[in-house]
Amino acid sequence: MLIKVTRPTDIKSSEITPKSVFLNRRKFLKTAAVAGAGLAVGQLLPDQAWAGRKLDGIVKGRFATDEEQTSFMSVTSYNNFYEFGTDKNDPVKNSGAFKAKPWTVEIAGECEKPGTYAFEDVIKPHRLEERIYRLRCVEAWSMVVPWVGVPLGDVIKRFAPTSAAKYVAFETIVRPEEMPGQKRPILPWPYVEGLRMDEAMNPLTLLAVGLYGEELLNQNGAPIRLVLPWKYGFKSIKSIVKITFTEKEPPCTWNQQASHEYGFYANVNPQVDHPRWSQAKERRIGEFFKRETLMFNGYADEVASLYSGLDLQRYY
Ligand SMILES: Nc1nc2c(c(=O)[nH]1)N[C@H]1C(S)=C(S)[C@@H](COP(=O)(O)O)O[C@H]1N2
Ligand SMILES: [Mo]
Repeated sequence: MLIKVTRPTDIKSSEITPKSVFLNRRKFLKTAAVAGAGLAVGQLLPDQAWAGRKLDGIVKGRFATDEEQTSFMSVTSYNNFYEFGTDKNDPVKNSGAFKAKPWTVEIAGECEKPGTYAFEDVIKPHRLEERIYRLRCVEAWSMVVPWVGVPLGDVIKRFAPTSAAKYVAFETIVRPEEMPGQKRPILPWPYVEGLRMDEAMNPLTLLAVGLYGEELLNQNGAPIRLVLPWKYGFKSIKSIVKITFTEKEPPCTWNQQASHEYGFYANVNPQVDHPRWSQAKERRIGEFFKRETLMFNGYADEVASLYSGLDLQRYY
């Protein structure tokens, strides 16, 4: 529907908010309140909080939207990452000590090539793609983010899952010394998530390593995270250290926390309300009026067939 299939030359670089422009404006605004990010005067951050490294060799991916992209500043300072605290600006404020390098990812379970792999070895064999996706949080706000990453399905194939692998489980790192939110039992740590194998293999599913052409910043899940644009944001697990192929449906943090509010599938669905609020509309960060929420967040053409046998009122 709103998915525009682009050819490599379709997206103008002028459509991307350059970070240099933003950083210069920041200097200019030194004493002003940076309201969009919810940061008040006196809360301005060291530039290091935005010191992402440029990624090379990115090609335009198959999926993009021509909707306006959410500013770099909002994408990197209005976050959910409870490992660093529960306020939207806690992740940018509290993630400065987190070390995303060096990094390894453990591959385990029903596959022919389990082991502990260096981050570089997981990503290097693949071409980095830019994917401009809508992100819809279950809290009813949304963004448009130019991610950089590789299709998860291509990565999974290299580890040769066996026929017993029906699901894929993901785990976030536990490092309370660097992640102050983990010193408190806000959620059971580690944060865990899971997908059915066909969801993991779907071409939309992205293993992201960057955004706006740069490496992921800590607050966005450095160095490696999932991006599942047709599902509520909590499925897009950050700072992944373990991927396990399983026969049974794996546990998911928010589903375990409140199973009547957050399902395993968590597909964006304007017709199924959260018990405490409507999901019919959403607030796009940076906009004033609410927008209608779209079925599967506008990605029905790509993913609706995955759920043809499911009652979406029941398996939400
Ligand atoms: N490990 C971990 N991953 C997480 C979360 C979290 O708290 N911990 N929050 C989720 C939620 S609720 C959302 S909306 C997205 C937000 O991603 P962003 O901050 O990069 O926009 O990350 C998801 N991934
Ligand atoms: Mo979310």
